[in-house]
Amino acid sequence: MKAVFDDRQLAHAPVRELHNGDWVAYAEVPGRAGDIAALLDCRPPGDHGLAPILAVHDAQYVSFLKCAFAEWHAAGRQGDAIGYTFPVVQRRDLALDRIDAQLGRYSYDAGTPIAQGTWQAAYWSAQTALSALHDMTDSGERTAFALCRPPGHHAGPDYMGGYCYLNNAAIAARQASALGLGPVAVLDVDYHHGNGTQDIFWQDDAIFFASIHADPRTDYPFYWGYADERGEGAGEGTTLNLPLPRGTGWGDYREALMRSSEAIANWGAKFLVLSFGADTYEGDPISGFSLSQNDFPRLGEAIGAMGLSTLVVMEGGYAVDDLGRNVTAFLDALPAQ
Ligand code: OKP
Ligand code: ZN
Repeated sequence: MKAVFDDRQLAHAPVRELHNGDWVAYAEVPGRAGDIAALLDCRPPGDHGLAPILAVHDAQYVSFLKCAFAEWHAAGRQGDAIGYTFPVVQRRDLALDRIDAQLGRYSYDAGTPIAQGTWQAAYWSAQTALSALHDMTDSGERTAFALCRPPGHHAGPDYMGGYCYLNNAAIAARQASALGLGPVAVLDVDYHHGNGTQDIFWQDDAIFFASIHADPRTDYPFYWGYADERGEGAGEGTTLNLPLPRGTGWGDYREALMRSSEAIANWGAKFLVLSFGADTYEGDPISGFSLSQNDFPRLGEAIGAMGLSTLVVMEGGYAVDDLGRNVTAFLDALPAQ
């Protein structure tokens, strides 16, 4: 299987994040991607430019991402840029000069700092997804793997959060749709709800979004991912949320997978973007499902059985010692052609 990865994705290395009231070491470390890449035959992405990124993200948000670290340091700050005040009501289009105001405006949590190499890494992470997509159209292959890092599924049209800056899966899905490969569905099997992707396609009837994730009553991102969220307007009924309790193992997980594949098939999808997180693993340090290493090939088989052209986009997975093996166990079970 073709895999795409760019070393510039390793340039992003925040030092710490705010977690349960403490500063802790940042869990989304460069070694995650490095360890997976070491087990695969990866080629670097081409540059598809900003246009497909701006088809998903607000232009002012993108400029903010580019400039935030420099502005933070110009304001005399040390280390990684992070906000502390968030406009939860009456959010409107204000001209915000102060970097702290901008950081709060363009993020929804305090777990997503902007470090020196963040823009570079996020840009190439998005290009990795786009290049893997274009590889598929060029070669006619049925599956490809975009080793994206930083991940993307919590990033919305104009905000970052949950270690995510640019929504790689949404950027690739919209591009696939623009290329005429659709109808396109995004299936998100990361442990955490893909709230950013959901928000991007909330009113979009061109792209179906399904997510299997930990119940937001107990798990991040807390405010989205409930079963009654189904999309709105033209997009009503094109969002499917299947929250599962902590402790879920393969049996119940598989049933949710069957339900989402059925919904995606009934909707008439031809092309699948899979937001793949390996944080459903029993050994994951920040998550609570109990899939074993042997379940990852089962997951691959179930995805392959959907019979769709599939672009796999990497999201989370924090059990660094087992991550490479879990990801390759999954990928090896997908149909090669
Ligand atoms: C990203 B992905 C804040 C604690 C919450 C955020 C989890 C983000 C998971 N520091 N951590 O979906 O794997
Ligand atoms: Zn996750």
